[in-house]
Amino acid sequence: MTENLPDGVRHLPDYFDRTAQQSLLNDIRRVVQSAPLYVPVMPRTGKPMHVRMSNCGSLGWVTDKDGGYRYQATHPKSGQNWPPIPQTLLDLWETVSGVKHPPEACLINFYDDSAKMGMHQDSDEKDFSAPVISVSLGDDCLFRVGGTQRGGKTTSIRLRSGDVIILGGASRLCYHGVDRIYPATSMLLKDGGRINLTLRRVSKIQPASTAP
Ligand code: MD3
Ligand code: FE
Repeated sequence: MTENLPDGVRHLPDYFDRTAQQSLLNDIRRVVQSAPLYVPVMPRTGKPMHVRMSNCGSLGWVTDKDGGYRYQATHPKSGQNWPPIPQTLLDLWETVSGVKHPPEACLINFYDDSAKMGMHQDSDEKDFSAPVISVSLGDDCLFRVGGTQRGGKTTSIRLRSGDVIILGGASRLCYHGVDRIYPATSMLLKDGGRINLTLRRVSKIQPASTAP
């Protein structure tokens, strides 16, 4: 089946084989041992999100009641710097991003069987020229992507363990969300659930100088 995705969205099914998924999962387990998953809350309302989160990289995406959505160098609970991004993910970025600069942030989202993520835009970064690159591990999910305006036409695709999607160019500011998890569709995580990793550039990339 060929998918009709918005311009700029690329889906690379099964980019990571089972062995590579297991190895990447081990990397992420080490990350969350030093930077534990926690439940982020929405700005103003303090309503908890459905997913648990952590980060690796020089900057991590965080949200809380008073500070709102932002990037910061430290884990909100421990105050420690985020651990480094695993080499496999840096290699992925170098291979598929088309951007010379390395990613600064890798957000880790953990979904249990009933978790979902409402439609939203990713706009907390200062540079939208680099794509967002997403890796799925564990149970399948139903992912939905629309246009750059809320409420337009949307397309749904099933993402499976090992899949990569690249959200670049015209799609970088598209609305997107996760409607549902399909429990027990992967054996990768022994207690089920889904992990999504998103690699991002946060700060402005200075354009190459054209001076002689
Ligand atoms: C489409 N995560 O962390 S990843 C998020 O599966 C987020 O956990 C979802 O949305 C997840 O912000 C989806 C795929 C994704 C990420 C960024 C995008 C799709 C995107 C940016 C623009 C358009
Ligand atoms: Fe997002």
